Amino acid sequence: MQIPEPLARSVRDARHVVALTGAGISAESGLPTFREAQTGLWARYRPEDLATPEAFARDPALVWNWYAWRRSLVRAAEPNAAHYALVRLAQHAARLTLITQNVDGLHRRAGSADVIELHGDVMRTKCSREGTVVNAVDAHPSDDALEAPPRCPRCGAYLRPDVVWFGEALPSASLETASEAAARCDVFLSIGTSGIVFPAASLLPLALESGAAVVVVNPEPQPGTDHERAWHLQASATEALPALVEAAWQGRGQV
Ligand code: BV8
Repeated sequence: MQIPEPLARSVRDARHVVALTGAGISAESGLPTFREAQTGLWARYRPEDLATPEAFARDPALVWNWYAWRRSLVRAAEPNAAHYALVRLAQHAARLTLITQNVDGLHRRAGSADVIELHGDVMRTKCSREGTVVNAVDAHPSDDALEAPPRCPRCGAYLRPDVVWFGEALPSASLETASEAAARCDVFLSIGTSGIVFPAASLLPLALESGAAVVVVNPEPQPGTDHERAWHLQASATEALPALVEAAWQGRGQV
């Protein structure tokens, strides 16, 4: 994929790069995005209708089993060339802040450090009453469907995935760090996200208003990429990100 030289130079010369990733970066690892229809048993549900406290209160087994299915997909998935390109970008850029909306842990498994996981981690489990992390998932090696979620060993309340559901607040420290980075960076990479879910979706406009150059990596047309400081790499993340890192630092050591 051809990367315009002015874009490669902006990334190379940036003092601070922010990368915000969404479900699209993990699509090529085999994990369905939120916009895609879900498969099999889950095809008749909308994620927005299952990823809520109300859905869990109404039918805790259904919600627990949906996440058990998603954990089984995550266990079978591997990071892809786009995740690894961001590991290399962090090695070459003056500074990279990596923020993800994904709950699949693939950035950490690829070797990225200090990942800001705005929406939590589907492999982590917490008490639905106390909020304390209780990794019963490891106590349940299989992701088989259960009649009811496991219960907290301390208080007996149901356990739930340690993810941020719709209607729940994001971890304030993570959101604050992400917002500060978006407001101060020189280049903001938006990778594989539809920009529908807030407050994560407010980070790109914040970066643009703060004077950063914005690079959208998405095979679909994206609103707002006609701005004079916006670039749209209309390709998959596994095609665009390795090409961007290679173009920015080609011939400057291992990329
Ligand atoms: C909150 C974890 C308040 C769970 C998720 C304004 C301000 C604040 C809130 C709101 C607001 N407006 C509306 C809201 C409410 C709501 C919201 O945003 N609703 C949407 C539907 C309109 N927001 C919330 O509820 C948030 N909470 O604000 O609480 C509050 C404050 C104080 C006190 C109490 C409450 C919480 C939002 C977090 C929800 N949790 N995930 C789980 O995963 O089960 S969100 C979940 O959906 C994902 O994490 C992700 O963030 C989102 C899906 O978005 P994407 O990642 O973008 O994925 P998507 O499928 O949409 O797009 C994929 C893209 O990739 C596509 O564009 C596609 O073209 C592209 N693509 C495909 N293949 C590739 C590719 N790109 C590159 N390469 C490829 N190969």
